[in-house]
Amino acid sequence: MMKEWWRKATVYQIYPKSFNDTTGNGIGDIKGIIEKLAYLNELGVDVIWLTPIYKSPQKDNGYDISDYYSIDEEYGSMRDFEDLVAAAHEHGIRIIMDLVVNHTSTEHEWFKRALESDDSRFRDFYIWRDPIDGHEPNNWLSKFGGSAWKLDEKSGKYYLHLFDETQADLNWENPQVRQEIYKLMHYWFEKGIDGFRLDVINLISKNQQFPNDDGTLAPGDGRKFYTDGPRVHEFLHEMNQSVLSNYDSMTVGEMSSTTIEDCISYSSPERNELSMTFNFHHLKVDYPNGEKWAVGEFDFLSLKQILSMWQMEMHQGGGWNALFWSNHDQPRIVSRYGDDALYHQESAKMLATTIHMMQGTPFIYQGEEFGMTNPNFDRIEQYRDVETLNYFRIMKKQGMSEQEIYCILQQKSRDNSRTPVQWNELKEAGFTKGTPWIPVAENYRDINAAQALNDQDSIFYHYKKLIQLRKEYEIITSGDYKIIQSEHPELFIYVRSYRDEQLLVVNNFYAKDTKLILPAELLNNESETILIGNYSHSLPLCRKMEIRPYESVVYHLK
Ligand code: TEU
Repeated sequence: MMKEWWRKATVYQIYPKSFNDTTGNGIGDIKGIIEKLAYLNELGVDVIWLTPIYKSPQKDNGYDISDYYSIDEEYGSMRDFEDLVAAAHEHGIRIIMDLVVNHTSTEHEWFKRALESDDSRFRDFYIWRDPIDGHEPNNWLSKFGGSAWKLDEKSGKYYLHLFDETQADLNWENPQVRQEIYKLMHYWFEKGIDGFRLDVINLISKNQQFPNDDGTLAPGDGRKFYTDGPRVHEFLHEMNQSVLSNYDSMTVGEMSSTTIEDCISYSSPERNELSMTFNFHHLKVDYPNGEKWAVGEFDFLSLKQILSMWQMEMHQGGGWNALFWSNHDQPRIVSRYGDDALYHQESAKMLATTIHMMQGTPFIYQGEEFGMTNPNFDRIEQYRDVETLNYFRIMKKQGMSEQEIYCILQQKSRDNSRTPVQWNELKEAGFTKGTPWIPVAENYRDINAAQALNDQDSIFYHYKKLIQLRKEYEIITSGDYKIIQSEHPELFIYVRSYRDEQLLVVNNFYAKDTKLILPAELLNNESETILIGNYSHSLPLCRKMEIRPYESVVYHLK
């Protein structure tokens, strides 16, 4: 079961638009990624996940694809892409692409042909419904605000869009749609890629009754009728048999509002669906009453409980977790569950250790490896994201003041993680010679990759070491997991066990000293080594310990 290479791998996520621009047009490109492969090699990552670079009108930064077979000119050419795959492989780095097949752009040929006539064979590639009493077919909401249905005036029918109205949901019930998807997947595998990250893949199977939502989660939300839907496992198994099983690939499914039970099924090897899953429950513990567009303290005890539950139950059920704090949809983790001012270094390292000592495959989002922060934009002109701009309007309509709204956006907007990578202290942080498509965060002179590379104690080298430890210690991949002192108000402590070894992982999530009283069974060891810590001198184990602000230590016990 443990033979799959991705169980010991660490993945690095690249959001190409903000990574590295070589042309001076302010938008990152594929050549810019090639230029930084040596940097990624130094970090030691095994896999790059590229967010979408296919042809797209870029309404949702590439998650609205208009042609699955070509590279968007913004990012370069097919030749550039082939060069990237070859150059990455030379460095021993694999490449996975983003597969966005819950929906296409409304500028995709299929959708245009679907609009042309009711009897086009492409009509049934999408989801159409008649109006009910002159209104939308049901009360489902788009994740980006407003109804999930848009009227096509010409035919008088509505099409479904769970995201932006330019992202029309594909009809997976139609076998021709599925065959088209498998075909394009083969095409990219033949180009040499090593797998896919599958965008919102647990939303592809909709309840075909399209019932109204009675509003138990949120008014008209609709999620329960398409999340981990009726045929999703069947579809993914079919995809596996038609495509994935032919290649030595890794796949990670993005699972929106999912369950552990479903994720075990998605990722257990014997089910032949996917390699692993992302879930987001640990990133909602700072949503007051489940509401994203509101600001609140994070609930530390819930955070520990959720992460621990996923560790234990996925392990027991034979599933596999993707481990992550950050991606292009989430605010920067150090600004969120850490401290991006006084304890910037300590808290960024502590957060990294917490995740990287768990079982699963860790993902690092560009810039996280040297502690990039939220930019604190305070003017709407600085924001670019379609979801953010929609909610800005929605919150204004609800009567909130601009000041209140900025306070929310500064913590919640997806643009928080989309600002250009801060390479050095030169103009525009060395990202571009032109004007960046979105402003660079103001702190780039203090926080940048060049500086991190010059300091052996930097966050960068901490990540590098964590990546190496995973390769050296089987216990990180295979050990059992147990949380201890789960009610401790400041510490997240867990123990990994494998054969006669243990790892004791101690993390302080707060900016104050705190006490730890260790149980006797963790104390009488033949050998005790400190694998990694975030203070210049980590203390040896003893019964009563004083743990410093944001301190993090990993003890290897035998
Ligand atoms: O995101 C799916 C998703 O549901 C979210 O993370 C979403 O951004 C959030 O709920 C909004 O509050 C994926 C992509 O990662 C995201 O960038 C795309 O916009 C989205 O799918 C549509 O393709």
